[in-house]
Amino acid sequence: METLLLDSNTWLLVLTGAGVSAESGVPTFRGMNGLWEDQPVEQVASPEGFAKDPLRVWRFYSQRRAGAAGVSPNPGHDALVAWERHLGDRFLLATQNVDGLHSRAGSQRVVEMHGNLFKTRCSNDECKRAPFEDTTVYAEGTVPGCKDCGSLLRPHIVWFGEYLDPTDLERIQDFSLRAASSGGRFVFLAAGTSGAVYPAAGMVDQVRGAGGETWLVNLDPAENSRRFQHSVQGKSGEVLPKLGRLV
Ligand code: BJW
Repeated sequence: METLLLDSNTWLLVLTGAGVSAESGVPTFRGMNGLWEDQPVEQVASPEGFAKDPLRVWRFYSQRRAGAAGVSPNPGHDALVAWERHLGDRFLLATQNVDGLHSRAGSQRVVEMHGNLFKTRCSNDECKRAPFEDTTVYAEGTVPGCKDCGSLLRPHIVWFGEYLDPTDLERIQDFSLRAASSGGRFVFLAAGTSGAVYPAAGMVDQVRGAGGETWLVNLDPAENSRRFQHSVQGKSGEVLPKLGRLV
């Protein structure tokens, strides 16, 4: 197997997806065939789905909260923690995962691009209440309400058709600019993601456009596999611990 040299010249941007949490027991979207209770996930992970049936959406996220609370980080998460300790500010982890497992493993420089399963916010954009930590598994038939304005509360998740937080995108952009102009080696590694959902799936092109080197670690071929220069097929919990050569 190829190894990825991580030395004092290297800047590393990592993108993770659901596959990295698979070995912890968190189901992937592809693994569910994009379905929940036989319906497309888009129906419960979209603003339209929430407007139509908020009870159903909260049932979906309460089930996911219950499932994710009982799982633990795996060796793939741990490898990324070790790489970050080695590289310091020359490391950034952008994750599409909302399960919080990277932070629980010890990753510190993390951008949660699609939000966090254990946070809730008001669905009323005019309400001043900030997103808050919320581990509650709401009882069947419950939709929580906002104590400030009375509107419905919603999961703090980026649903299909919603814009990602510009602050998160700027953090990734800013890191990429610094890496590309550092005079060092800019590396992008995506792991456990199907490369089907944008803007995350387009990061490989941006890094290549900036002169970076690109790596993919995935169990199955991703939709954007051909756009990576290096590809390692396998489980991230088995590949990542062996892939990095820390110098
Ligand atoms: C393993 C493994 C192991 C398994 N080891 N590997 C450009 C073109 C076309 C459309 C668009 C575009 N830009 C934006 C869009 C629209 C849309 C989009 O991308 N649609 C596509 C379906 C085409 N994007 C958006 O709406 C985004 N918003 C946006 O861009 O706003 C501006 C805009 C709006 C509208 C139009 C244009 C612009 C928001 C995207 C938010 C995504 N949210 C979700 C659901 C909510 C989160 C939740 O409830 O959890 O986030 S979608 C779902 O997919 C989830 C994931 O984070 C995301 C990515 O999935 P991921 O992580 O790749 O998982 P899987 O399951 O798909 O794949 C797992 C992979 O792991 C597989 O390949 C396995 O082989 C592998 N694997 N075990 C290693 N052990």
